[in-house]
Amino acid sequence: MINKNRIRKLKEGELRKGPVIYWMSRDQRVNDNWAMAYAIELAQDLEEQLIVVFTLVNKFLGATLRQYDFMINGLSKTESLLSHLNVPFVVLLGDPVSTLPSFISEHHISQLITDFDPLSIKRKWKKEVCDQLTIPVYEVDAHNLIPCWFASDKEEYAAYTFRPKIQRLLPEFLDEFPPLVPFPCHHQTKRNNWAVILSSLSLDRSVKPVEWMKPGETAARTMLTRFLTEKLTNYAEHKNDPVLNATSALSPYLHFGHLSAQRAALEVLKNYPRNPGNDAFLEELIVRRELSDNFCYYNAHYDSLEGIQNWARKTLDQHRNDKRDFLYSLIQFESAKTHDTLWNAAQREMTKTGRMHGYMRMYWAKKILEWSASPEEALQTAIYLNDKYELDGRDPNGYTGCMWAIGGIHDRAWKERNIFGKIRFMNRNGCERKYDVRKYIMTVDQID
Ligand code: FO1
Repeated sequence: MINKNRIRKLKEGELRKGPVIYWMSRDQRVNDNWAMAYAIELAQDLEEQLIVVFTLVNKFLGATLRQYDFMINGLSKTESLLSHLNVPFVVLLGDPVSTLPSFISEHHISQLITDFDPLSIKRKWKKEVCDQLTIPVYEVDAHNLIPCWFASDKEEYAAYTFRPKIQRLLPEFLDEFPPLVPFPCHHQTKRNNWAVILSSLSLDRSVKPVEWMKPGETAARTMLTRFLTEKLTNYAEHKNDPVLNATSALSPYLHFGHLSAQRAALEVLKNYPRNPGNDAFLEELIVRRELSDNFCYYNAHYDSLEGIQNWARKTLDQHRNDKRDFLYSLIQFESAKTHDTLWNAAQREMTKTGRMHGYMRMYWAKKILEWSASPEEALQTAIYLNDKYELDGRDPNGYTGCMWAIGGIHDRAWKERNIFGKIRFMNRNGCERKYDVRKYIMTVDQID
């Protein structure tokens, strides 16, 4: 049975006969997906058909061909897995606020289930869709182990205030997923032509798809298993060394929902004895990731400096007119044309591969603060570049990461200094102390 605390009703509605829809958006997978499991349970209890609907829009928060290519190829894998359950997969092109309500009335849909997403664009979509419906609408948090609204009822100050709440609730929510029962076979549903769908979108096609990572939930599980068997043990000591490539690289799978964080946590706890590596991985996977959903859900300004703490705003204001030794425009940052070869390497790693090592992301964003004309411009540059080139852009993790680096959220005040004020400072010496910077730069230069 599904823990009822994972589900909340967004809209009351009259009960009627008709198919059930799972409006898939954030969690684009069939297995290990609480929203999918609930939609199947509900439809089968009502002896109704289930239809999965994905509302596909152009230009989602500045996404380019790189992210759409990965996502759409992932969706085609999801469609195949759904066909084994005799569940049709419908893609609606255009603004969901107009496409979804008309689909619902045309097909006499009786219930709507959707997956949780803290981003404001998704909350706007849901509100405007619900305002046009008269059927019941349910939202299921299929992304977090502890449903976001359940883990905490307010914006958490930092990981240390959030961690105890997560740890206390884990025993209740860290349960196994139920097996999915196929539906009786209806008519053969027509498949979507994904290549045509992708080519029909008007996108920024200058950012090329990535080759090193295959989309979809099957590839995601393979990558998870490989990480757990080969890298988990040394994760704690190697995770901050970008040369060792010791991190999981799972974030695009988590972003598009090809992989369930709960699945990853279950696999670790089931197969690996506790050790510093596991604890460090679970801390990132559960506490840090769910803290970023908490931040984006409870802070309406999660992507602007209005969303930072007063101490941080005060200190950045006090240092607004400090002398900048270096000052770069968005174009100079984007083309990796700064004086710092390490920063340029991190930028090139991201533009070439669609990913940047976690430790380098912090350094990268903090230098943008140091070398931009204002903190506002710095945040805008960091978010713009992150969302344009990172495979996992447009994610609560990304917004939270940029706001941590530039606005000090979830961090404390540090020794005051030029430009940063009391925002935590990072510099190249810090990187030189931690790992072989020269080697990292050479590794990036060798990427074609
Ligand atoms: N979600 C949708 O429901 N429809 C889309 O067309 C869509 C496009 C898209 C493109 C890039 C990207 O990174 C995410 C995209 N998403 C889309 C949202 C994604 O599924 C996630 O829900 C959020 O980005 C993370 O919260």
